[in-house]
Amino acid sequence: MTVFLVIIVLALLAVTGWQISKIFQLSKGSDEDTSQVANDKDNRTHGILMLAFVIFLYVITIFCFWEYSKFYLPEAASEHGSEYDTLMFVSIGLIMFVQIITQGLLHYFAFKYKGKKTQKALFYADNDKLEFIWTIIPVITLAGLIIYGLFTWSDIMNINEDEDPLVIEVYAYQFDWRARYSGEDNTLGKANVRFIEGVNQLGVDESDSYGKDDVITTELHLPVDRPVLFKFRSQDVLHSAYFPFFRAQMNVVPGMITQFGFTPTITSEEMRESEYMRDKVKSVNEVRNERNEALRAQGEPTLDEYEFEYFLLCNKICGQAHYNMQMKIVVESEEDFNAWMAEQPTFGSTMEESSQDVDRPEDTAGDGTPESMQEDSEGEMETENAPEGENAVASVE
Ligand SMILES: [Cu+2]
Repeated sequence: MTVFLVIIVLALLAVTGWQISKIFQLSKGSDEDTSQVANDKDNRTHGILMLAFVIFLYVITIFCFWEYSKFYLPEAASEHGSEYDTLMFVSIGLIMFVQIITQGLLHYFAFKYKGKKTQKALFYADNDKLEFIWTIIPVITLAGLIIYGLFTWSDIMNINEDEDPLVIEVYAYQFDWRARYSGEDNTLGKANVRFIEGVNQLGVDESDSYGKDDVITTELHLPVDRPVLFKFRSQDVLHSAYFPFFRAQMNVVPGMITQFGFTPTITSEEMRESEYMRDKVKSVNEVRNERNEALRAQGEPTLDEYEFEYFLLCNKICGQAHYNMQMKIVVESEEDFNAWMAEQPTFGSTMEESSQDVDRPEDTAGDGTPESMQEDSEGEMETENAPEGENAVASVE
């Protein structure tokens, strides 16, 4: 309401200012030109302003590139990433080139051919040759760009199943992620939101033998240089799995399975060691240190030292705690990956344990939730928030 009132007051002030300026104009001597038609002086002012505006645009563009290019992502950490980046840079480069020339010419001509009393505009009906040139050049350029884009797209999106990719399900719910590895058989067990009950948080079908060896985790570990095929599933609303460092993004849609495959090429350790990341981490920690001084002065707990980890983000505004929806990704050597995997409990063993827990009333945990399910990111969203059973189905609506 206050904002609305402020807007009205500002609008009224603007009208008042305009009216006052008109009164001043009327009260001026009769030697002044009070005509509403632009004269040579007006045209000259507008011509110069047109030129000044395009110079301002170019200066601010150069400034933004100079100042904000540090926010570019580092070199892509996946095999297809460089193809993707090249496509983007070629498209942007071309657009920038055309934009700078046409915008510059537009404003320059507005300045050069500004109105003059003594000059008369030339009547020039048409020129077939010129029209042909300015039609055919954009047609060829755009067709080339689209074909190039289509080839890149199909290169990135077509997953070669012969390469034996590691199959992982990425499961999204308000507001967190889970990863489900397909286990020894590299085949995911069937799952449905209707099977969600107790520790079976992802609704894996217990009667499907493929699901027994599936491994559900809160972190996404990936072996370097091995193709990975992700299958995305959502429990509730539309989410989007965004892997910025791997140049990948896929919508996660309730009621259907979407997929995307890529091959990670740079381990977390290698990325941390890169010059780009060292600079980045250093500057983040400088900001944190400054902040810590202020926090210490207020007697509040300080921030931890920042260390780089890959992450998966949600890129669809899916609800209140959407901002908090991220999962750590670790890219590591095959041996490290296998060692980590060996420590994770399978879905079958988790279910067995939970049924034993129910039989034993002395179990203090009570909820029978395995540890891997309890450690939730940032501790903000506890597992209780995940809808269960029939409620989950209802929450989709
Ligand atoms: Cu989300």
